[in-house]
Amino acid sequence: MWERLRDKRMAEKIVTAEEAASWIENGMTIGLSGFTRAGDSKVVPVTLAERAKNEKEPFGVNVYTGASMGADVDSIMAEAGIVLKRLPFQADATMRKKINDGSIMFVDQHLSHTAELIRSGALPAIDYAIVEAVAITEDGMLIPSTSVGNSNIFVEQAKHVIIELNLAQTDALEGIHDIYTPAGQGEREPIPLVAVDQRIGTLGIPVDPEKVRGIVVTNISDSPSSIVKPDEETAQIAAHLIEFLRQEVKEGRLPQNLAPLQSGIGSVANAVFNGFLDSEFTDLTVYSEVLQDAVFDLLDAGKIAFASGCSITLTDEKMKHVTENFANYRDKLLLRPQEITNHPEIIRRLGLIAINTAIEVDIYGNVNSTNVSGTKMMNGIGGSGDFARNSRLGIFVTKSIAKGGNISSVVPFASHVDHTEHDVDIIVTEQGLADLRGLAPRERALKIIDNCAHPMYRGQLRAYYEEALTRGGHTPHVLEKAFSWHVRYAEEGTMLEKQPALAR
Ligand code: 0RQ
Repeated sequence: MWERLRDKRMAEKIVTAEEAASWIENGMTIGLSGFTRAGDSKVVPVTLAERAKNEKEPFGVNVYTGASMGADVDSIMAEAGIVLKRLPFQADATMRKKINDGSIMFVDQHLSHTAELIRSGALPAIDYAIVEAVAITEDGMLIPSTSVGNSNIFVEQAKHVIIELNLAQTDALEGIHDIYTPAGQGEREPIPLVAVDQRIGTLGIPVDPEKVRGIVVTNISDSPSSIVKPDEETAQIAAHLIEFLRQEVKEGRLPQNLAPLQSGIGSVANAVFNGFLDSEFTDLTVYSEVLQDAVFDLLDAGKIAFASGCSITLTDEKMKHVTENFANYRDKLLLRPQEITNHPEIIRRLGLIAINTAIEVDIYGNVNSTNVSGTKMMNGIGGSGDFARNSRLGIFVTKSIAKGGNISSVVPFASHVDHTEHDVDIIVTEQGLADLRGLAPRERALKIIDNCAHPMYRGQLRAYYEEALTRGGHTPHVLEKAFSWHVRYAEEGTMLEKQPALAR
């Protein structure tokens, strides 16, 4: 352990998780490391939830993270009822339920914004940063593990720091981080990042030893990702997208090795990246937030030259492979803070191709990525908004139907809008691809219906659009029917009309 705890000033700070948890008081705000199940603080938050069960008075804290937590941390905290406010992203079924019944206040935030809001003092100040590390260097730098997320800003801004020194995370991770924090509130400098593989920061997070109140030694692996293998439909989505990119190269709008790629989380996003495996594209680069299994498959296949992200989130099998062969990857990988991976300035400068997932899209190209039927939070916007608006190509992928066909993912009017029509260039479903660039709303509608909607819903969508045209307008709608599909699903369990409109 001492080769990991190299700052001798910190040696006497080792405490139990129970002691560390005892310092956290009712109403405090805690900033936890963790981004899409990777590099999360795994022990102190859970011990805090345990402790809260024995509190006589009501006990609650505000919980900030990078993104979603693994090791059931979110569900254990939610179950114990200790979360007052949660931001900026989660992906846990128990927490989702509590958010949707109103007992947890969830702030669904662009992931690049959290650091800015903390730094400016617009959010309640952080009392304790609780962050996982693989090592603490001789000069007091904290080396994060499989994610950076918001850890740098939490450590910088928190009144106190608790470190979870995780011996289960490979120490080979030391050296793959690049920690850069933009200047504060006054005049700002450009962020000097001009290439995907460029280093602009430090190898770890500088921490004032005075602020470190305790170090808890842990030995728990990251929770594996739960993505499912690509299926026929996600493979079709990937094929449509790759064919589109091929045409863009042919037309001279993209170079042979494309542009730096970003992809969101989940099975669809992973499958799309998988599609590159069988493609002719090589020498690809990735400038993303989450690096999922497919990125490592592409690195193994020699298709990706370099991948920059802010977390590594893998299935069990892939995690084993990557850990055992980490030496093969270390000079092709960098992990950065999410403020940098998702920064609009960098996304625009590098000219990213951004691929994110929609829950539903409407006939004009507005995208809902978060609220099912306009009201029930799924996970959160995550980085999709950071990337979609600022990228060279804002691409959204989704299957054309959900719940066995009872839901159409293409609807007359998105029941919640995360990405407006102005941020959406391309929509892809297993049915096909709609390139919306340069199209007016009336041109978009037909393209989306014909290319992306499932055939079982095309007639219904055309009928809606034709009725809307009789009302006129730049973006024609039949307002009293705009959400009728969602209402029908709530009342009848399907968006399909009983008397189906004839598909044309
Ligand atoms: O529900 O599991 O109960 O069957 O949504 O859908 O098709 O398995 O797809 O795993 O890729 O998740 C948008 C949720 C997609 C995710 C979302 C139901 C469907 C299923 C999951 P079941 P799939 P995925 C990265 C950047 C946030 C935005 C983003 C997500 C479940 O990708 O949260 O990309 N993205 N951020 O049945 C009702 C519809 C539905 C629907 C699908 N129209 N109505 N339910 N589902 N479409 C994140 C970060 O930055 C951290």
